[in-house]
Amino acid sequence: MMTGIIWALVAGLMLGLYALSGKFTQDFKEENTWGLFFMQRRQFAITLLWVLSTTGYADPLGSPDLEEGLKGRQDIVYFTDFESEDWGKDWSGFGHTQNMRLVDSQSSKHLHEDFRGKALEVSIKKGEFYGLSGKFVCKDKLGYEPEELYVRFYTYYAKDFGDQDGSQGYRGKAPGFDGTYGVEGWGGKPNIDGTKGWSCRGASSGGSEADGVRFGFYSYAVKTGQYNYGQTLRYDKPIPYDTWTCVEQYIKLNTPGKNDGVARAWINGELVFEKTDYLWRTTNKLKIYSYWVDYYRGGKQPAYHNHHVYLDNLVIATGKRVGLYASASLPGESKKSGRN
Ligand SMILES: [Ca+2]
Repeated sequence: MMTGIIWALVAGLMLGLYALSGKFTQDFKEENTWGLFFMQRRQFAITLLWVLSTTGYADPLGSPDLEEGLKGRQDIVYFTDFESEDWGKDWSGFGHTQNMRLVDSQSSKHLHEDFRGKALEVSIKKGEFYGLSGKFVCKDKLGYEPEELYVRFYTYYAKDFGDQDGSQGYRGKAPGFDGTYGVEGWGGKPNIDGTKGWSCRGASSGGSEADGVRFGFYSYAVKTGQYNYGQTLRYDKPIPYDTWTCVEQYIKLNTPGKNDGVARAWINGELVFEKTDYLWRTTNKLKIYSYWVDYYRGGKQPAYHNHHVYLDNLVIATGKRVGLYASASLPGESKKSGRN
């Protein structure tokens, strides 16, 4: 609604500005009047976009049907409920798209039957490493690169994500934060001195049915030893299988050169991870490049069996925690309405 009001004001203002142009250009030739008119409009549009991006009055990118509980929050910059096939339009560099699809309970053998609405299914197939990779690139989508960011999503791990029939479950990447700039800080390219790239992705590890899925941060901080890979630090609590679970992640980049970078995580609203002394960078040229939805089995051993994981209601915010789905029902638990 806010956007509608702003555009109505803009339309009125433009008419007024055109009248103003006419008053001051009565001695101009007609084409020169129009030239001035268009030049003014262009400048006005650029200014308006800048104002919208800095004041947060723009509607968030992504799905139009923002969760009721998030309406009015000006720091929500992106939201998707995975209801539309074009949900990926704000994401870049999608690879291995054959491993993702939108599903509902009728088209998935893993989701509970009472699940309403669609969710993103990601598959890591037996004998393969890749699940999926795609980035929400901040500069492209927000017009700037933030130094701190909040993300919340709901995730559902099928039992086949874990150990099954005597074979080991998934061990690898999960969604998280990216500042690699395609140069350093991921994939065996260590963050040598904090000037070229860093990352703080998620990691997930599917254990036994009783143990659940261990989630954590997989971080390429500034190299302090001989390692060539990142360091995984697990969250305090695992995520059970066959249940929609709320995951929230937050990072704040360190002051360049100081060990004061912050990472926090919450599972179903409970703080399960906090570290306040990360050193990811030594220059303020490195910022948060993207939020990276990444599923890739690490190491040299491909998947022993098929794995399935689901995502829904992914939100990116710049100002504060997103929190739990503020409705009577969570995704997957809706009994009455068609809204998941
Ligand atoms: Ca959905």
